Amino acid sequence: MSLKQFKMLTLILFIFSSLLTEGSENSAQELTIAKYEIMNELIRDHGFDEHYVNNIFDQVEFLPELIESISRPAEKTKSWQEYRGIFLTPKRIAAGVLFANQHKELLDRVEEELGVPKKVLLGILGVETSFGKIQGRYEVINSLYTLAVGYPPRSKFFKEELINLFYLSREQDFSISNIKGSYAGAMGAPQFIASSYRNYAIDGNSDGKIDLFNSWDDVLMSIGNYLNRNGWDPTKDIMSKTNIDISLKEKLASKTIKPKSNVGDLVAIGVPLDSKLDQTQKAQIIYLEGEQSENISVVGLHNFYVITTYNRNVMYALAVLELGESIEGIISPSYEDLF
Ligand SMILES: [Ca+2]
Repeated sequence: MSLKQFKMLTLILFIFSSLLTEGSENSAQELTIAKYEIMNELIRDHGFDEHYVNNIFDQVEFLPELIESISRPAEKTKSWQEYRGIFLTPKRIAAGVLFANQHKELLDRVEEELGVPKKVLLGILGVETSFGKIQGRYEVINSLYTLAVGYPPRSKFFKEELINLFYLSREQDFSISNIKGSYAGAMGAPQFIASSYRNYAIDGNSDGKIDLFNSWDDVLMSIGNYLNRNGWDPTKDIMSKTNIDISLKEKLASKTIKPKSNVGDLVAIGVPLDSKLDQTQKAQIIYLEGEQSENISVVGLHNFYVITTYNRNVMYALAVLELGESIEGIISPSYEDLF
């Protein structure tokens, strides 16, 4: 189909759908229009070959169940204890210990070169895919297409990721229709979306390719690079714990991913925090859904919020840390644990 025909078809479909007074939000016409708009944009604005684009979109599938999945992510529907229970399992911790022992040198290298501690690398890899075991079963092209045309709240985001997937496939010489990932289009052991893959993934074993599906060097260096480039600072802290009364906690606690204060501010209003902490770094008392403990509060610090750039949720960052610390506690037990 030529560009002119695309435009004409889009126009006809638009007029046709406008005439329908009772179309549901995602009527077949609207989906078709959205599909042709994306194809048009790939060809017109990004210079992808028309036949290539046509062939891919001839086979693309709309998967309605993904709309359901994205509307109810675990972060939104689960309490902290339920969320934690998904990731802090003996099985996942054991898989992490095995992984850490097998990849000790590589983990040391990433920590040394990029400044991100091993426990954070292990925590992320464990929470994301249980150390590469659960990488997702959907064809990414279908996931991104479905969410771009069928999920209006984030259609712009997913359309951009779909366009990024086309670039990524060209750059890394992937067959676009064969790439698999999560329902939201996250790929490989570290679950990078297409734009992150293009912007933050790096070639850890210098073989000229960036393979987040098969190369642990590429995977771990890429996780380290992502956090490093998003502000990880080894001179700052990740989190602290504090004892404050319930009324102060209710006043200060938040699940926001943008901390409202710094350590100095919290100390000034009576929150007891370690005096060795850098007073100028960001700090926020974390509100956890359904949390029972009235006394101990988690305080997110600078690097805690860097972890939330990977997945924008405070429960995610906390699960990453708890899993990473559980694994590290077994591979390198502290003096107290030994005696
Ligand atoms: Ca590589």
